[in-house]
Amino acid sequence: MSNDLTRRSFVKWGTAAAGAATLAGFTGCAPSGQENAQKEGLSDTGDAPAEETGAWLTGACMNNCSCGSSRCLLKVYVEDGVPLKIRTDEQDEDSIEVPQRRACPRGRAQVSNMTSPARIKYPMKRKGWSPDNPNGGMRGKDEWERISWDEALDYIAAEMKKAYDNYGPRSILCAGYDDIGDTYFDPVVCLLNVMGGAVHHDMGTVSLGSWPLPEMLMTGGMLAAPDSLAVQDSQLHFHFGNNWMANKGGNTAYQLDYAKREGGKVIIVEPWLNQTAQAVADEWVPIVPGTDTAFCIGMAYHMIENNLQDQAFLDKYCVGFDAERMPEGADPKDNFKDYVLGTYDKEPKTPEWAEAICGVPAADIRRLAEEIAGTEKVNFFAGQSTTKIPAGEMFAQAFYTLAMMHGGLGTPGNYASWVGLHEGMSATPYCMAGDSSNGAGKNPVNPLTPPLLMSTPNWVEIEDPASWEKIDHSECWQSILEGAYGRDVWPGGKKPIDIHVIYSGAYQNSLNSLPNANAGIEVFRKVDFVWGANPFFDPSRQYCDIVLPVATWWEKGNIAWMNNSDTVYWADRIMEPLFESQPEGYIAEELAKRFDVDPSAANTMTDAERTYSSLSGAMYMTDHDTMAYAPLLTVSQADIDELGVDGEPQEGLMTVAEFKERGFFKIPRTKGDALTSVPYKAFYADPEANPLATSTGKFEIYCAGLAAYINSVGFSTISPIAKWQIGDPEQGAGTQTEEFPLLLWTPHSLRRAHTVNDNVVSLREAFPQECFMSVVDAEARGIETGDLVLMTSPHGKVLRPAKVLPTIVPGAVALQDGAWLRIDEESGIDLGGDPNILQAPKSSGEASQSWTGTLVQVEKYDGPLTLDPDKNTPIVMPVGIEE
Ligand SMILES: Nc1nc2c(c(=O)[nH]1)N[C@H]1C(S)=C(S)[C@@H](COP(=O)(O)OP(=O)(O)OC[C@H]3O[C@@H](n4cnc5c(=O)[nH]c(N)nc54)[C@H](O)[C@@H]3O)O[C@H]1N2
Ligand SMILES: Nc1nc2c(c(=O)[nH]1)N[C@H]1C(S)=C(S)[C@@H](COP(=O)(O)OP(=O)(O)OC[C@H]3O[C@@H](n4cnc5c(=O)[nH]c(N)nc54)[C@H](O)[C@@H]3O)O[C@H]1N2
Ligand code: SF4
Ligand SMILES: [Mo]
Repeated sequence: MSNDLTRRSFVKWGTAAAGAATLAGFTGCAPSGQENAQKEGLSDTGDAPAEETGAWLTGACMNNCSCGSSRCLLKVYVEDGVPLKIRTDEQDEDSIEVPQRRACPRGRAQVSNMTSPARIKYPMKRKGWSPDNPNGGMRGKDEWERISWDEALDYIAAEMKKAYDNYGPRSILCAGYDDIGDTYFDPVVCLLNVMGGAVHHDMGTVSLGSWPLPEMLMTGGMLAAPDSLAVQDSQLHFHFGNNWMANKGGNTAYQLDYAKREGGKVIIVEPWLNQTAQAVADEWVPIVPGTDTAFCIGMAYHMIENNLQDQAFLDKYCVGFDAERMPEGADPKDNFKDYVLGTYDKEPKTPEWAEAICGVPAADIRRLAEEIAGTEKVNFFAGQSTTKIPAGEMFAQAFYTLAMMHGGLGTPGNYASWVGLHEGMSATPYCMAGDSSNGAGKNPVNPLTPPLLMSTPNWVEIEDPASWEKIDHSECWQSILEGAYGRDVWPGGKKPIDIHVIYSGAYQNSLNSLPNANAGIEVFRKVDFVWGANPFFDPSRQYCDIVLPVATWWEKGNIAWMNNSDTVYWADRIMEPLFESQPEGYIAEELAKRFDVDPSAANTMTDAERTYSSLSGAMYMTDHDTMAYAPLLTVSQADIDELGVDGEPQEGLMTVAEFKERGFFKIPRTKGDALTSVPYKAFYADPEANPLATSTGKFEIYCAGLAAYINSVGFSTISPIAKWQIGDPEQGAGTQTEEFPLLLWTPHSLRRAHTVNDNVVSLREAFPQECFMSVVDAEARGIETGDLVLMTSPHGKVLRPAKVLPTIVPGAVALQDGAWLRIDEESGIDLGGDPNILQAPKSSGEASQSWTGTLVQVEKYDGPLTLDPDKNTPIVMPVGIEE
């Protein structure tokens, strides 16, 4: 692939937009002087007020800043159809009760993103591809030619028909999201379902970690988190793997900072002194990634030894802590306390035992255990990534067990959650937009009910593994190469798979986002036909035969959607689709015609119906305990007539016009109001009358159901109680080798929402993609900051500059998620810095990719390749296409 072609001649958009966005892009999340200047009418360059002849519209930031929900207000200034400037929420006082929804640097760089030279401008075909000779080996290297929409759609329809006729739906891989609701709807997926379906690589999760099942089965909860106003009741915030400052849009870090100012102490257990620990923590506890389980068990030992646990709470509300309170049918010897003390295995899990695994000094383990036990109200939190480890459930088990030993769950100030605050992902949102999803129907290849969360828990399906047709995310590339997928434990063992066509669309950049990306490239090069649809010429599109330009949310718009569980947004259409791009609905309808399918069966709603549905179905919560909701918007007959849809007028809190004018609705809150959520409150008040939704009705420190489920899936074996174990013989702490002595982990980056925004120069400049390593490991290798280092794993090689830090735990290195891969064809080395070139494809437990713990080596690079700074590295453009 060549990188010589750059943004040289990118139309006037580039020049008009880039300057404004770059300058507006770095104001951070808190109000600043610059923002105030904007309020006073100064332009965002700080110059004298410019005459504004355009309009400020509400723009969508649809980035995935936490599992499908994005959350910040963008106001976009549009003149002559061109977006020029961005502001964020400046309405209302910025109070802790109703904080402003202020966009981050990524959101504020959206003008540069939406108008980026990385946009696919026209339908394109790879020059070396023809229906008779796909020439697949040239994918990712070939030149491109511009073709018409009709030509492109004809080719795609013919190739898809060929695959459906000759090999059936199981020969088509939909490398994109399934029908998962209104944030991401792709009518093309709906069309595939009408045609007989396709295989999706969506068994399990790359995202949630191993949290959902332990939460459900040990506590009966689902995404149970305190709300942002209740969290201030805690005296101690004991957090594992928290980087809210960088990876939770919205106000989570602000709220934690407020809770601290209200007297709470913040302790963050982390492999590095990340942005959040720097900003809010009273103490940073450095830990070897993937070993928090041992750390918790070491603290439990000290608590038990000194009788510091809340025994009354354990006796009344929990099963499985000690031999006296085991659930029916369980061997009393298998209780947690005896495991910790080493009563039967003769290995006491002392703080010294834990130190040897997790690297936290035993004295600190004792001190922290005492601090937890000595504090009445503790808010335990652990980030998703803490369970993205081999046998990931073990940490969730240890985490909940620690919180149960502390006691008080169900009372204000005592919480244990992996979601952090109710304002993020929530099973009980405070408000929501109406459903505007496509009604995509079921994928006939995998007709099982879609689980509540996007991809996990698969336990709905675990009851009938024989019916699984989903390929595990982590192993999907390998499975396709090997022609078999699944687990040996499945009835009948692994299942054959023979993929001929890949649809690389539906809001995924899977070539870049899934582990073992080199195998992904091999898969893309192996099949008969690959077609992509995306707004951007990102890696998953670079390896296609035909690509279609998709209109972004700024070009679709006219929709209300829920972000934070506490805000409903309106998205205006900001601009006309750039160049020849079209919404996905157009692609689905045009292909449907070519398949002799009724286009409305694929694209089930008109744009107007979608708008109406999103508005009329918008709701807000009136009482958390009873889960009562009321309609949000007053929709008049005139609104309905204007849209030209069928509908009934309704009464709500505000009119559609008011909602559009403001751009959003924020749930009004006051401390202690009817929306306050204290998880497990009713159970605490009366455990007999309000049992938990667990098999025993109590908190299950010993959870037989959890172990049974996990062990039936076939990825890892866990125990019904929290135990430290080496979860995989080739990954994670305890498995390092001489060849690969370092543990890789891949925290999410301020520069990107996964792979989105990696094309934005200002963000590349602000947040270079570096190999973060400790002074200890760097010195041992003669590496200094700025040196080029070669990162090697059994799966690939990545070249990056090193960033040597005293604030990172020795023995582990970090490379942040989402950088666009850019392979040097001669050496096979990735110059872009995609950690998935290195990542081991390893599912654990409930089928959750273990992003933390791939074994790597890092060496000073002395080969012929060079790297420009990220900001000067041109993005990959389609060679052969006129700019
Ligand atoms: N800016 C930005 N924000 C995002 C995203 C993004 O791409 N960019 N992605 C969004 C999405 S879809 C998701 S799923 C969430 C993910 O949310 P998380 O899983 O919470 O995100 P990470 O950044 O991987 O990890 C959070 C912190 O946990 C630490 N950590 C990793 N492994 C361990 C461990 O074993 N032990 C301990 N104690 N700490 C550990 C990391 O160093 C990091 O500081 O983020 C969301 N937010
Ligand atoms: N190494 C490593 N890998 C990881 C992770 C990690 O921590 N480490 N995290 C994992 C996690 S938590 C997640 S959730 C996944 C995310 O993996 P992906 O979902 O693949 O990542 P995104 O970059 O969010 O991809 C969104 C895609 O949608 C496209 N898009 C944007 N707007 C539109 C539109 O209007 N229409 C269409 N059709 N497409 C559009 C974007 O251009 C982009 O290609 O990555 C996982 N990968
Ligand atoms: S990138 Fe994420 S956090 Fe930033 S403004 Fe957009 S949605 Fe908000
Ligand atoms: Mo995610």
